[in-house]
Amino acid sequence: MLFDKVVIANRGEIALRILRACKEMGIRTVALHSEADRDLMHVRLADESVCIGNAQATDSYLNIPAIISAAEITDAVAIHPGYGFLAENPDFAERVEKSGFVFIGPDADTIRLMGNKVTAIKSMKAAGVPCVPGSDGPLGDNAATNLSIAKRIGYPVIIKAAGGGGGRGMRVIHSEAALINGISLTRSEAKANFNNDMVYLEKFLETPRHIEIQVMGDGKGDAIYLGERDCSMQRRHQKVVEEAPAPGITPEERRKIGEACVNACRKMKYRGAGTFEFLYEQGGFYFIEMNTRIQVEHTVTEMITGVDLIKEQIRIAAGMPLSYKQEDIKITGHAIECRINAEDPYKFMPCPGVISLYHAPGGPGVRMDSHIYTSYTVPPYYDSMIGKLITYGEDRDTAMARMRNALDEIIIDGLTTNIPLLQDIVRDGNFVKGGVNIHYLEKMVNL
Ligand code: MV4
Repeated sequence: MLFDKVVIANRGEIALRILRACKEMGIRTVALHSEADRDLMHVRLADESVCIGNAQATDSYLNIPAIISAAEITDAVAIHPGYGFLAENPDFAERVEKSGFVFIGPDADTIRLMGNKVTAIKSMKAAGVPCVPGSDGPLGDNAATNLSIAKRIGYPVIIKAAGGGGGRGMRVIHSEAALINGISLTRSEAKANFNNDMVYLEKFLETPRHIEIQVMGDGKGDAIYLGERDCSMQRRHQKVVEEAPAPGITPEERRKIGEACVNACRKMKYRGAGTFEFLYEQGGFYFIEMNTRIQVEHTVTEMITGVDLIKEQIRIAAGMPLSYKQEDIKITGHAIECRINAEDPYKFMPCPGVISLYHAPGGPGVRMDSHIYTSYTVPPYYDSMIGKLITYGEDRDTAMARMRNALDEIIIDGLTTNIPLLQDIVRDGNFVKGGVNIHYLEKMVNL
Protein backbone atom coordinates (compact mmCIF):
# COMPACT_ATOMS: atom_id res chain seq x y z
CA MET A 1 0.00 0.00 0.00
CA LEU A 2 2.78 2.45 0.98
CA PHE A 3 6.01 2.92 -0.90
CA ASP A 4 8.58 0.14 -1.01
CA LYS A 5 11.56 2.50 -1.23
CA VAL A 6 12.01 6.26 -0.83
CA VAL A 7 14.91 8.42 -1.99
CA ILE A 8 15.92 11.14 0.47
CA ALA A 9 17.11 14.03 -1.72
CA ASN A 10 18.48 16.21 1.07
CA ARG A 11 21.10 16.31 3.84
CA GLY A 12 21.58 17.12 7.52
CA GLU A 13 18.88 17.02 10.13
CA ILE A 14 15.92 16.87 7.73
CA ALA A 15 17.40 13.89 5.87
CA LEU A 16 17.69 12.11 9.23
CA ARG A 17 14.14 13.16 10.16
CA ILE A 18 12.80 11.72 6.88
CA LEU A 19 14.84 8.54 7.38
CA ARG A 20 13.34 8.06 10.85
CA ALA A 21 9.80 8.43 9.47
CA CYS A 22 10.49 5.93 6.66
CA LYS A 23 11.97 3.38 9.08
CA GLU A 24 8.95 3.69 11.35
CA MET A 25 6.70 3.03 8.38
CA GLY A 26 8.72 0.04 7.16
CA ILE A 27 9.87 1.85 4.03
CA ARG A 28 13.36 1.20 2.68
CA THR A 29 15.55 4.27 2.23
CA VAL A 30 18.13 5.57 -0.21
CA ALA A 31 20.36 8.38 1.05
CA LEU A 32 21.72 10.65 -1.69
CA HIS A 33 24.78 12.59 -0.66
CA SER A 34 27.59 14.74 -1.97
CA GLU A 35 31.31 13.96 -1.80
CA ALA A 36 31.49 16.09 1.35
CA ASP A 37 28.64 14.26 3.09
CA ARG A 38 29.77 10.63 3.20
CA ASP A 39 29.84 10.76 7.00
CA LEU A 40 26.34 12.10 7.53
CA MET A 41 24.35 10.22 10.15
CA HIS A 42 21.48 9.33 7.84
CA VAL A 43 23.88 7.93 5.22
CA ARG A 44 25.05 5.39 7.81
CA LEU A 45 21.50 4.48 8.75
CA ALA A 46 19.96 4.28 5.28
CA ASP A 47 19.50 0.93 3.55
CA GLU A 48 21.42 2.23 0.55
CA SER A 49 23.34 5.34 -0.34
CA VAL A 50 24.44 6.95 -3.59
CA CYS A 51 27.04 9.67 -4.01
CA ILE A 52 25.52 12.08 -6.53
CA GLY A 53 28.30 14.60 -7.03
CA ASN A 54 30.79 17.10 -5.72
CA ALA A 55 30.46 19.01 -2.49
CA GLN A 56 29.10 22.12 -4.15
CA ALA A 57 25.28 21.87 -4.03
CA THR A 58 24.88 22.70 -7.74
CA ASP A 59 26.81 19.49 -8.50
CA SER A 60 24.87 17.31 -6.05
CA TYR A 61 21.73 18.34 -4.12
CA LEU A 62 20.64 20.58 -7.01
CA ASN A 63 21.72 18.16 -9.74
CA ILE A 64 18.38 16.94 -11.13
CA PRO A 65 19.73 14.33 -13.60
CA ALA A 66 21.98 12.83 -10.91
CA ILE A 67 19.06 12.55 -8.49
CA ILE A 68 16.77 10.93 -11.06
CA SER A 69 19.52 8.50 -12.09
CA ALA A 70 20.09 7.53 -8.48
CA ALA A 71 16.36 6.84 -8.07
CA GLU A 72 16.45 4.70 -11.23
CA ILE A 73 19.47 2.58 -10.30
CA THR A 74 18.13 1.91 -6.80
CA ASP A 75 14.63 1.04 -8.01
CA ALA A 76 13.05 3.63 -5.72
CA VAL A 77 9.39 4.57 -5.94
CA ALA A 78 9.25 8.07 -4.46
CA ILE A 79 11.51 11.05 -3.76
CA HIS A 80 11.31 13.24 -0.64
CA PRO A 81 12.90 16.65 -1.31
CA GLY A 82 12.99 17.91 2.32
CA TYR A 83 13.30 21.72 2.48
CA GLY A 84 15.59 24.08 0.57
CA PHE A 85 17.49 22.76 -2.47
CA LEU A 86 14.90 21.46 -5.00
CA ALA A 87 11.90 21.29 -2.65
CA GLU A 88 10.02 24.14 -4.35
CA ASN A 89 11.37 23.77 -7.86
CA PRO A 90 8.41 22.97 -10.14
CA ASP A 91 10.69 21.72 -12.93
CA PHE A 92 12.17 19.18 -10.53
CA ALA A 93 8.73 17.99 -9.39
CA GLU A 94 7.73 17.67 -13.03
CA ARG A 95 10.83 15.70 -14.03
CA VAL A 96 10.45 13.40 -11.04
CA GLU A 97 6.87 12.57 -12.06
CA LYS A 98 7.69 12.31 -15.79
CA SER A 99 10.44 9.81 -14.91
CA GLY A 100 7.85 7.64 -13.20
CA PHE A 101 8.56 8.47 -9.56
CA VAL A 102 6.31 10.03 -6.95
CA PHE A 103 7.30 13.51 -5.81
CA ILE A 104 6.49 13.77 -2.10
CA GLY A 105 4.88 17.18 -2.27
CA PRO A 106 2.31 19.13 -4.29
CA ASP A 107 2.05 18.81 -8.06
CA ALA A 108 4.33 20.95 -10.24
CA ASP A 109 1.50 23.30 -11.26
CA THR A 110 0.69 24.14 -7.64
CA ILE A 111 4.37 24.76 -6.84
CA ARG A 112 4.56 27.03 -9.89
CA LEU A 113 1.35 28.88 -8.96
CA MET A 114 2.61 29.58 -5.43
CA GLY A 115 6.16 30.31 -6.64
CA ASN A 116 4.83 33.34 -8.48
CA LYS A 117 3.71 35.62 -5.64
CA VAL A 118 1.28 37.53 -7.87
CA THR A 119 -0.61 34.37 -8.89
CA ALA A 120 -0.40 33.05 -5.31
CA ILE A 121 -2.01 36.20 -3.88
CA LYS A 122 -4.66 36.19 -6.64
CA SER A 123 -5.68 32.59 -5.77
CA MET A 124 -5.74 33.34 -2.06
CA LYS A 125 -7.81 36.46 -2.46
CA ALA A 126 -10.30 34.55 -4.63
CA ALA A 127 -10.55 31.89 -1.88
CA GLY A 128 -11.29 34.44 0.83
CA VAL A 129 -7.85 34.47 2.50
CA PRO A 130 -7.16 37.99 3.83
CA CYS A 131 -4.30 39.67 1.92
CA VAL A 132 -2.29 42.88 2.35
CA PRO A 133 -3.96 45.84 0.55
CA GLY A 134 -2.04 46.16 -2.70
CA SER A 135 -1.96 46.36 -6.46
CA ASP A 136 -3.84 43.03 -6.81
CA GLY A 137 -1.77 42.05 -9.77
CA PRO A 138 1.44 42.99 -11.57
CA LEU A 139 2.42 46.64 -11.97
CA GLY A 140 2.52 47.93 -15.51
CA ASP A 141 4.83 50.58 -16.93
CA ASN A 142 2.45 53.53 -16.75
CA ALA A 143 3.84 55.94 -14.14
CA ALA A 144 0.57 57.79 -13.60
CA THR A 145 -1.31 54.52 -12.99
CA ASN A 146 1.34 53.29 -10.55
CA LEU A 147 1.35 56.60 -8.68
CA SER A 148 -2.41 56.41 -8.31
CA ILE A 149 -2.29 52.78 -7.06
CA ALA A 150 0.26 53.77 -4.41
CA LYS A 151 -1.72 56.87 -3.46
CA ARG A 152 -4.88 54.78 -2.97
CA ILE A 153 -2.97 52.29 -0.75
CA GLY A 154 -1.10 55.02 1.13
CA TYR A 155 2.63 55.30 1.90
CA PRO A 156 4.80 53.58 2.94
CA VAL A 157 4.40 50.89 0.30
CA ILE A 158 6.58 47.91 -0.53
CA ILE A 159 7.47 46.81 -4.07
CA LYS A 160 8.05 43.08 -4.39
CA ALA A 161 9.23 40.82 -7.19
CA ALA A 162 6.68 38.15 -8.17
CA GLY A 163 9.58 35.70 -8.52
CA GLY A 164 11.09 36.62 -5.16
CA GLY A 165 9.95 35.56 -1.71
CA GLY A 166 11.61 34.84 1.60
CA GLY A 167 12.86 38.43 1.67
CA ARG A 168 14.50 38.53 -1.75
CA GLY A 169 13.57 41.24 -4.24
CA MET A 170 11.77 43.80 -2.08
CA ARG A 171 12.02 47.57 -1.68
CA VAL A 172 10.21 49.85 0.77
CA ILE A 173 9.06 53.22 -0.63
CA HIS A 174 8.27 56.03 1.80
CA SER A 175 7.15 58.77 -0.57
CA GLU A 176 5.63 59.49 -3.96
CA ALA A 177 8.96 61.01 -5.11
CA ALA A 178 10.72 57.63 -4.76
CA LEU A 179 8.05 55.39 -6.31
CA ILE A 180 8.77 55.37 -10.03
CA ASN A 181 12.54 54.90 -9.67
CA GLY A 182 11.93 52.26 -6.97
CA ILE A 183 9.71 50.28 -9.33
CA SER A 184 12.30 50.31 -12.14
CA LEU A 185 15.13 49.34 -9.77
CA THR A 186 13.12 46.45 -8.27
CA ARG A 187 12.08 45.39 -11.76
CA SER A 188 15.64 45.24 -13.14
CA GLU A 189 16.91 43.40 -10.05
CA ALA A 190 14.03 40.94 -10.40
CA LYS A 191 14.87 40.40 -14.07
CA ALA A 192 18.53 39.74 -13.17
CA ASN A 193 17.88 37.54 -10.11
CA PHE A 194 14.71 35.61 -10.99
CA ASN A 195 14.60 36.02 -14.78
CA ASN A 196 11.12 37.49 -14.24
CA ASP A 197 10.59 41.25 -14.17
CA MET A 198 7.05 41.07 -12.76
CA VAL A 199 6.65 43.28 -9.70
CA TYR A 200 3.70 44.17 -7.47
CA LEU A 201 2.97 46.60 -4.69
CA GLU A 202 1.58 46.29 -1.15
CA LYS A 203 0.95 48.52 1.83
CA PHE A 204 4.13 48.27 3.95
CA LEU A 205 3.26 47.00 7.42
CA GLU A 206 5.79 48.53 9.83
CA THR A 207 5.76 46.34 12.95
CA PRO A 208 4.05 43.04 12.15
CA ARG A 209 4.56 39.60 13.64
CA HIS A 210 5.23 36.67 11.33
CA ILE A 211 2.59 34.04 11.95
CA GLU A 212 2.10 31.05 9.67
CA ILE A 213 -0.57 28.36 9.38
CA GLN A 214 0.33 24.70 8.78
CA VAL A 215 -1.98 22.80 6.44
CA MET A 216 -2.19 19.31 4.99
CA GLY A 217 -4.22 18.41 1.91
CA ASP A 218 -4.93 15.03 0.30
CA GLY A 219 -4.79 16.34 -3.29
CA LYS A 220 -8.46 15.44 -3.80
CA GLY A 221 -10.13 18.36 -2.07
CA ASP A 222 -9.85 17.39 1.60
CA ALA A 223 -7.64 19.53 3.84
CA ILE A 224 -7.01 20.39 7.50
CA TYR A 225 -5.13 23.10 9.38
CA LEU A 226 -2.82 22.30 12.28
CA GLY A 227 -2.70 25.63 14.06
CA GLU A 228 -0.17 28.40 13.72
CA ARG A 229 3.47 29.11 14.49
CA ASP A 230 5.01 32.41 15.50
CA CYS A 231 8.29 32.91 13.62
CA SER A 232 8.87 36.59 14.41
CA MET A 233 12.25 36.02 16.10
CA GLN A 234 14.38 36.33 12.96
CA ARG A 235 17.33 38.21 11.56
CA ARG A 236 17.98 38.95 7.89
CA HIS A 237 15.07 36.65 6.96
CA GLN A 238 16.66 33.75 8.87
CA LYS A 239 14.38 32.41 11.57
CA VAL A 240 16.13 31.86 14.90
CA VAL A 241 13.38 30.80 17.33
CA GLU A 242 9.85 29.61 16.50
CA GLU A 243 6.96 28.65 18.73
CA ALA A 244 3.46 27.21 18.62
CA PRO A 245 0.85 28.28 19.39
CA ALA A 246 1.51 32.00 18.76
CA PRO A 247 1.25 33.96 22.03
CA GLY A 248 -2.04 35.82 22.39
CA ILE A 249 -3.86 34.30 19.39
CA THR A 250 -7.35 33.35 20.55
CA PRO A 251 -9.05 30.05 19.58
CA GLU A 252 -11.55 32.12 17.59
CA GLU A 253 -8.83 33.93 15.57
CA ARG A 254 -7.09 30.58 14.97
CA ARG A 255 -10.28 28.93 13.76
CA LYS A 256 -11.15 31.81 11.44
CA ILE A 257 -7.76 32.06 9.73
CA GLY A 258 -7.32 28.27 9.73
CA GLU A 259 -10.65 27.78 7.99
CA ALA A 260 -9.75 30.39 5.36
CA CYS A 261 -6.52 28.49 4.60
CA VAL A 262 -8.34 25.16 4.44
CA ASN A 263 -10.89 26.67 2.09
CA ALA A 264 -8.07 27.74 -0.25
CA CYS A 265 -6.50 24.25 -0.05
CA ARG A 266 -9.80 22.56 -0.84
CA LYS A 267 -10.34 24.86 -3.81
CA MET A 268 -6.95 24.12 -5.38
CA LYS A 269 -7.01 20.44 -4.31
CA TYR A 270 -3.76 21.03 -2.47
CA ARG A 271 -1.63 17.90 -1.92
CA GLY A 272 0.76 17.43 0.98
CA ALA A 273 2.15 19.76 3.63
CA GLY A 274 1.93 23.50 3.12
CA THR A 275 2.36 26.73 5.03
CA PHE A 276 0.44 29.97 4.65
CA GLU A 277 2.63 32.89 5.74
CA PHE A 278 0.91 35.89 7.24
CA LEU A 279 1.90 39.22 8.66
CA TYR A 280 -0.11 39.83 11.84
CA GLU A 281 -0.63 43.43 12.92
CA GLN A 282 -3.28 45.06 15.13
CA GLY A 283 -5.36 41.90 15.32
CA GLY A 284 -5.43 41.28 11.54
CA PHE A 285 -3.88 38.52 9.43
CA TYR A 286 -2.49 39.48 6.00
CA PHE A 287 -1.36 36.70 3.63
CA ILE A 288 2.06 37.25 2.02
CA GLU A 289 3.26 33.90 0.62
CA MET A 290 2.61 30.18 0.62
CA ASN A 291 5.38 27.61 1.05
CA THR A 292 4.73 24.31 -0.68
CA ARG A 293 7.24 22.26 1.31
CA ILE A 294 7.76 20.85 4.78
CA GLN A 295 9.40 23.60 6.82
CA VAL A 296 12.27 23.54 9.29
CA GLU A 297 9.91 24.51 12.12
CA HIS A 298 7.29 21.82 11.41
CA THR A 299 8.46 20.24 14.68
CA VAL A 300 6.69 22.71 16.97
CA THR A 301 3.41 21.89 15.22
CA GLU A 302 4.12 18.19 15.70
CA MET A 303 4.65 18.72 19.42
CA ILE A 304 1.36 20.58 20.04
CA THR A 305 -0.80 18.39 17.77
CA GLY A 306 0.82 14.96 18.11
CA VAL A 307 0.79 14.61 14.32
CA ASP A 308 3.90 13.24 12.58
CA LEU A 309 3.94 15.59 9.60
CA ILE A 310 6.62 13.70 7.67
CA LYS A 311 4.77 10.39 7.95
CA GLU A 312 1.61 12.18 6.89
CA GLN A 313 3.39 13.66 3.84
CA ILE A 314 4.49 10.17 2.79
CA ARG A 315 1.03 8.65 3.33
CA ILE A 316 -0.60 11.40 1.25
CA ALA A 317 1.96 11.01 -1.55
CA ALA A 318 1.08 7.29 -1.60
CA GLY A 319 -2.53 8.25 -2.30
CA MET A 320 -3.93 7.59 1.15
CA PRO A 321 -6.56 9.85 2.71
CA LEU A 322 -5.69 12.24 5.54
CA SER A 323 -5.26 10.38 8.85
CA TYR A 324 -7.09 13.15 10.71
CA LYS A 325 -10.32 15.04 10.42
CA GLN A 326 -10.31 18.66 11.54
CA GLU A 327 -12.06 17.78 14.81
CA ASP A 328 -9.24 15.29 15.59
CA ILE A 329 -6.71 18.15 15.68
CA LYS A 330 -6.46 19.40 19.25
CA ILE A 331 -3.82 21.89 20.28
CA THR A 332 -2.30 20.86 23.61
CA GLY A 333 0.47 22.68 25.43
CA HIS A 334 3.24 24.79 23.95
CA ALA A 335 6.43 24.14 21.97
CA ILE A 336 9.50 26.27 21.26
CA GLU A 337 12.24 25.57 18.73
CA CYS A 338 15.74 27.03 18.76
CA ARG A 339 17.78 26.69 15.58
CA ILE A 340 21.36 25.78 16.42
CA ASN A 341 23.79 27.12 13.84
CA ALA A 342 27.53 26.72 13.44
CA GLU A 343 28.01 30.47 13.26
CA ASP A 344 29.24 33.44 15.22
CA PRO A 345 26.39 34.27 17.63
CA TYR A 346 26.48 38.04 17.07
CA LYS A 347 28.16 38.52 13.70
CA PHE A 348 26.24 35.60 12.14
CA MET A 349 29.24 34.43 10.11
CA PRO A 350 29.33 30.68 9.39
CA CYS A 351 31.89 28.74 11.50
CA PRO A 352 32.32 25.24 10.09
CA GLY A 353 34.73 22.78 11.71
CA VAL A 354 35.07 19.59 13.73
CA ILE A 355 32.75 18.86 16.64
CA SER A 356 35.19 17.61 19.28
CA LEU A 357 32.43 16.83 21.76
CA TYR A 358 28.66 16.63 21.50
CA HIS A 359 26.41 16.05 24.47
CA ALA A 360 22.66 16.15 23.85
CA PRO A 361 20.28 17.72 26.35
CA GLY A 362 17.41 15.66 27.74
CA GLY A 363 14.59 15.33 30.22
CA PRO A 364 10.82 15.57 29.87
CA GLY A 365 9.61 17.54 26.85
CA VAL A 366 13.05 17.88 25.23
CA ARG A 367 13.56 16.92 21.58
CA MET A 368 16.81 17.32 19.67
CA ASP A 369 16.59 16.94 15.89
CA SER A 370 20.18 16.84 14.75
CA HIS A 371 22.54 14.78 12.65
CA ILE A 372 25.66 15.80 14.55
CA TYR A 373 27.86 13.54 16.71
CA THR A 374 31.24 13.78 18.41
CA SER A 375 33.99 13.92 15.72
CA TYR A 376 31.55 15.00 12.97
CA THR A 377 32.93 17.71 10.68
CA VAL A 378 30.51 20.50 9.72
CA PRO A 379 31.32 21.19 6.06
CA PRO A 380 31.52 24.77 4.79
CA TYR A 381 29.43 24.20 1.65
CA TYR A 382 25.88 24.27 3.01
CA ASP A 383 23.54 26.05 5.42
CA SER A 384 25.06 26.46 8.88
CA MET A 385 22.12 24.94 10.76
CA ILE A 386 23.39 21.86 12.64
CA GLY A 387 20.35 21.03 14.71
CA LYS A 388 17.05 22.08 16.20
CA LEU A 389 16.34 21.99 19.89
CA ILE A 390 12.64 21.73 20.62
CA THR A 391 11.02 21.83 24.03
CA TYR A 392 7.43 21.09 24.89
CA GLY A 393 5.44 21.80 28.02
CA GLU A 394 1.84 21.89 29.17
CA ASP A 395 2.11 25.69 29.01
CA ARG A 396 4.50 28.28 27.55
CA ASP A 397 6.32 28.90 30.85
CA THR A 398 7.12 25.19 31.16
CA ALA A 399 8.35 24.95 27.56
CA MET A 400 10.46 28.10 28.17
CA ALA A 401 11.97 26.77 31.43
CA ARG A 402 12.82 23.50 29.68
CA MET A 403 14.46 25.42 26.82
CA ARG A 404 16.59 27.43 29.27
CA ASN A 405 17.71 24.19 30.94
CA ALA A 406 18.34 22.38 27.66
CA LEU A 407 20.45 25.25 26.28
CA ASP A 408 22.49 25.20 29.48
CA GLU A 409 22.95 21.41 29.25
CA ILE A 410 23.87 20.96 25.61
CA ILE A 411 27.58 20.71 24.80
CA ILE A 412 28.84 21.34 21.27
CA ASP A 413 32.61 21.82 21.52
CA GLY A 414 35.24 22.47 18.86
CA LEU A 415 33.39 25.08 16.85
CA THR A 416 31.48 28.30 17.40
CA THR A 417 27.71 28.07 17.63
CA ASN A 418 24.88 30.55 18.21
CA ILE A 419 23.94 28.89 21.54
CA PRO A 420 24.98 31.98 23.57
CA LEU A 421 22.55 34.11 21.53
CA LEU A 422 19.77 31.56 22.04
CA GLN A 423 20.48 31.62 25.79
CA ASP A 424 20.10 35.41 25.73
CA ILE A 425 16.82 35.20 23.79
CA VAL A 426 15.12 32.74 26.15
CA ARG A 427 16.00 35.06 29.06
CA ASP A 428 14.93 38.25 27.31
CA GLY A 429 12.06 39.93 29.14
CA ASN A 430 10.10 40.83 26.01
CA PHE A 431 10.47 37.40 24.42
CA VAL A 432 9.46 35.73 27.68
CA LYS A 433 6.40 38.01 27.79
CA GLY A 434 5.58 36.94 24.19
CA GLY A 435 4.43 38.62 21.01
CA VAL A 436 7.56 40.47 19.81
CA ASN A 437 7.54 41.69 16.17
CA ILE A 438 9.82 40.79 13.23
CA HIS A 439 12.26 43.63 13.97
CA TYR A 440 12.88 42.72 17.60
CA LEU A 441 15.96 40.50 17.25
CA GLU A 442 17.85 42.90 14.98
CA LYS A 443 17.33 45.65 17.56
CA MET A 444 18.29 43.30 20.38
CA VAL A 445 21.60 42.19 18.82
CA ASN A 446 22.57 45.75 17.88
CA LEU A 447 22.35 46.98 21.50
C1 MV4 B 1 6.22 42.58 4.02
C2 MV4 B 1 6.60 43.34 5.15
C3 MV4 B 1 5.83 44.43 5.46
N1 MV4 B 1 4.77 44.76 4.71
N2 MV4 B 1 5.16 42.94 3.29
C4 MV4 B 1 9.91 39.60 4.08
C5 MV4 B 1 10.01 38.19 3.67
C6 MV4 B 1 8.88 37.94 2.80
N3 MV4 B 1 8.31 36.68 3.12
C7 MV4 B 1 7.93 39.05 3.02
N4 MV4 B 1 8.58 39.99 3.88
C8 MV4 B 1 7.97 41.09 4.35
N5 MV4 B 1 6.89 41.47 3.65
C9 MV4 B 1 4.46 44.00 3.63
N6 MV4 B 1 3.40 44.35 2.90
C10 MV4 B 1 7.70 42.92 5.89
C11 MV4 B 1 8.41 41.80 5.48
C12 MV4 B 1 9.51 41.41 6.31
C13 MV4 B 1 9.47 40.21 7.03
C14 MV4 B 1 8.41 39.34 6.97
C15 MV4 B 1 8.39 38.16 7.68
C16 MV4 B 1 9.47 37.84 8.49
C17 MV4 B 1 10.53 38.67 8.57
C18 MV4 B 1 10.56 39.88 7.85
C19 MV4 B 1 11.64 40.73 7.96
C20 MV4 B 1 11.66 41.91 7.26
C21 MV4 B 1 10.59 42.24 6.41
